[in-house]
Amino acid sequence: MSERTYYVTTPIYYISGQPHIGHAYTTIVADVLARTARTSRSSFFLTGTDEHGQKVAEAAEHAGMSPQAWCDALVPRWQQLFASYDCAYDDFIRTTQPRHERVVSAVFEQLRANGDVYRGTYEGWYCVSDETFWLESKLIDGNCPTCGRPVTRLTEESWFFRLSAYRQRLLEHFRANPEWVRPRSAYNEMLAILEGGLEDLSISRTAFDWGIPIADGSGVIYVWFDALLNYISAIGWSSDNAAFHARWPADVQLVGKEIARFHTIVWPAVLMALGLELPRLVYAHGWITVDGQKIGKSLGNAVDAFVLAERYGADTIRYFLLREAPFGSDFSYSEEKIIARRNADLGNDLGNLLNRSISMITKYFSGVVPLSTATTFSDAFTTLPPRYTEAVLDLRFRDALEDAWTLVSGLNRSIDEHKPWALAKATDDSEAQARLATVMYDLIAGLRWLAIMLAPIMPDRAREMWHQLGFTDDIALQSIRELQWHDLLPGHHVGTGAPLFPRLELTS
Ligand code: ME8
Repeated sequence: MSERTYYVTTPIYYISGQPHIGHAYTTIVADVLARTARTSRSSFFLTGTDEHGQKVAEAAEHAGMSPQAWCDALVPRWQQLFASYDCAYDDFIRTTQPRHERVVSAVFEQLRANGDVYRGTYEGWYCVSDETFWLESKLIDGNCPTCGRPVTRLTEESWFFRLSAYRQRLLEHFRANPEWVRPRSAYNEMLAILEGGLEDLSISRTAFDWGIPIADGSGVIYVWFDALLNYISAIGWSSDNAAFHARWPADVQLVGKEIARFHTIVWPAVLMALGLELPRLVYAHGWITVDGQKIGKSLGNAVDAFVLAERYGADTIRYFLLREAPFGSDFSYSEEKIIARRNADLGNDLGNLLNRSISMITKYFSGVVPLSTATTFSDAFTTLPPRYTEAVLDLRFRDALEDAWTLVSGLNRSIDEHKPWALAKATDDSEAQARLATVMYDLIAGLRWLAIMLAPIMPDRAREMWHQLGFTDDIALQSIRELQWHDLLPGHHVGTGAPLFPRLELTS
């Protein structure tokens, strides 16, 4: 195992409303990365909730609750959602936890002491929904340029973070590391913002008090400055904490593209001010849309993500989300599309392959893997497992799955070409019997590979495949990169088959 821990994060979500499939999406992607990395090294996967700020305070007030009571009531919903999609995070940070508040206060004081934080007056506009300050010149028809909602005028005594002082270093980092922000469209957009110039950022608010208080009573810390620090507070930031340094910098920070600016301009500048390395990669992914509109808490078009998991199964949705579009792009969601993938790729291609293979080996060899002396099937696929892992860890999920499906199709084609049922009838033909043994061996060996390769993406169905194939050890511990066709031993007993992905029809 390599020494450094693979560290992957998601945004921490505002708990101003119910979670939806967009939140599950980013968390599932982080889960897939962490599960994949974990097969060869230690990994740490962080998610959580962003609980301070005006937006959450207003939601609580609307519900007639105190902000803290509101957050405490809602957090379990988020955790249930992630559990229903099988997301095995290592830590769930809440920004109202003392471990986080302590770090935010300490960072604020440190930056104030070294001059990166100074006192001034903020005059401008504010979007509560995005918790973002906007210059007049950036507004579109007087509204928030990101979400289009009306903005409010603010004049507040405030603390500022000297963001502009980091512009040159940020530009250098961008130019020297053109892959540190992906996809390329996000990189280009962020570079253009940097080239256009940076203003210092107001990082305190006085108009309300739902936030981390500043020690001298001059207000509360701006929710984004508070929230971004979760990525280091959760792993115990302090200059002499070895556990912190074993994890930081993060390998991948996943965010939706609408918050790329905070993560690739503000966040790295804060890290520079703290003398910390920048994350290796910030990936600003696209949006899941319905009828061309981003799914969102307040847009009213959110699909109930709990119902989706129940209706189709978590693994079908996980597969759909990664297979439907290249990661990074927007893509539209519909139940018809989910069902199409479920019935074609998962049911017909993979599920039937497993089912046919198990029933044939049961029928022709009493469920025992025969000795095969002549297999050449694997030659075309020897480099598939390492290539697949590399594509997953490089966040090219669709490519990885398409590649895996070449093996699925290859195995299906081998059944069609060799017609094992015909070979089985030729009991006197020793050549036919040898070929039958080889075909059966290849099917089980290939399915074994597929179960292991697909386990990070479809943990439950892959485990079921694994059991049907007769294996009892922990599938999650199998290294994908090191798979060998001949690891399947003749004499191995397969288990009992059952449909992996029963066919589904549209219900509503
Ligand atoms: O922005 N498609 O929280 P948030 C894909 N608290 N992903 C989506 C999505 C969609 N339609 N809708 C939401 C915040 N997401 C801040 C973050 S981090 C220090 C603070 C996902 O509740 C996507 O990852 O608005 C997006 O960036 C995130 O949820 C926004 O969640």
